[in-house]
Amino acid sequence: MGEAELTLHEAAAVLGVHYMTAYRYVRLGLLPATKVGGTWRVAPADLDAFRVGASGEQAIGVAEAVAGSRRRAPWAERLEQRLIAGDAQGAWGVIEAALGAGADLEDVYVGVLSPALTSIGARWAAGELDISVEHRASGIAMRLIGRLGPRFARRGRTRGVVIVGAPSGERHSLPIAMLADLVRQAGWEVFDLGADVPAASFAHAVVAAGSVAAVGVSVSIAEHLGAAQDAIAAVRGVAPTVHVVAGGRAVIDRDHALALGADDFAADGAQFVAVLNACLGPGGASEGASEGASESAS
Ligand code: B12
Repeated sequence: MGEAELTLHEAAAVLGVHYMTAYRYVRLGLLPATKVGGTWRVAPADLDAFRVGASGEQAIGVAEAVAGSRRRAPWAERLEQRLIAGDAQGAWGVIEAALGAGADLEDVYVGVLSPALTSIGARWAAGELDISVEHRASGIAMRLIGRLGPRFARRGRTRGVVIVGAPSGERHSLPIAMLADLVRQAGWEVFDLGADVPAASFAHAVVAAGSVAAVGVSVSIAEHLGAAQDAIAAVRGVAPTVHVVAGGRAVIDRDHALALGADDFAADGAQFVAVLNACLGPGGASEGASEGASESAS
C-alpha cells in the first residue's frame, strides 16, 4: 500500500486551483482519480506526474491543458482510465475532447475506443481488473457508441443493405456495433443483429430484408467458430449468392474465413468497407447478391 490518497479538494489545493478545475481535469481524463464511496481520490504519484506534465498549464485553463496534454497520455489511455473508473460522463468528456482536438469519428473508434478496450481486456486477463470492472466499462463503451452512432449517418441514397451480427454463444457485440457505424458511414444501410444470434435468425434477417448486399459474421472467441460456420451455412441456404464476410479476433485470415464457408475476410472496419466496395461496386449491391436474397424471400 503506498501513500494515502488525497481527496479532490486536497489535490486541488496542492495544484493551487479551484476544486471545479481539478474536477474538470479528472473528467477530461487528464488527472487519474478513482471514486471511493462517492468521492474522488487521487494517488500522490498521479498528482506528482500531473504536476510535472502540466508544467503550469493549470494556471492557463482547461482548454490549454487539454491541448498541452496531447503531449502526455494519449486519448486511448485517458479513456481507459475513465472506463475503468466507471466514469461515464468523464469518458464522454475524453471523446469530446479528442473530437475537439481534430480526431474524426473513425479515429475515435479505431484509435481511441478500441485500444482502450483491448488494454482493459489484457488487464483483465492478467488478473489486474475484476470482471465487474470490465463489464461496467463495456456498458459505458456501448453508451458512448450509442451517442456517437447517429453522427456516422450519411445522407442520400443507400448503397444496399449489409447485415452484421455474431453467432450463437458469442457475446461480443461492441465490435459489431463499431463495425456497423463504419459501414454506415460509407453509405450502406446496416442492420446490426448484435451478439448471440442463432443461425436460423441470421437466415431470417436476410430473407426479411428482401435484398441484401452482404452479411458480416463476427467471431471474437474461437469456441464460437462452429456456430459461425452454422450461421454462414444458414445464410447460404436462403441466399446462395449473397456475399458473406467473416471477421473478428477469432478469424485468423482469409483462408480461415473461406474454411468457415465465407467468401471473404476483413481485419477491420476499413477493410470491410474496401471488400464491400470491391465486390459490390461503388454503386451498390451486385445483381447476384440482390437476386439471391429476393429469390429466397419470395
Ligand atoms: C468487452 C469485452 C467483453 C464483454 C463484451 C461486451 C459486449 N457487449 O461486447 C464481455 C464482458 C461480455 C466479455 C465476455 C467474455 N470475454 Co471478452 N473481451 C472484451 C474486450 C475487452 C473488448 C472487445 C472489443 O470490443 N474490442 C474492440 C473491437 C473493436 O476489437 P475487435 O474485437 O478485435 O474487432 C476488430 C476486428 O477484429 C474486426 N472485426 C470484428 N468483428 C468483425 C466482423 C467482420 C465481419 C469483420 C469484417 C471484421 C470484424 O473489426 C474490429 C475493428 O478493428 C476484449 C479485449 C480485446 N482485445 O478486444 C475481451 C476478449 C475478447 N474477451 C475474452 C474472453 C476470454 C471473454 C470471456 C470468455 C470471459 C469469461 N470467462 O467470461 C467472455 C466470453 C463471452 C462470450 N460467450 O462471448 C478474451 C478472448 C481471448 C481469446 N483467447 O480468445 C479477450 C481478448 C480478453 C483477453 N485479453 O483475454 N468480453
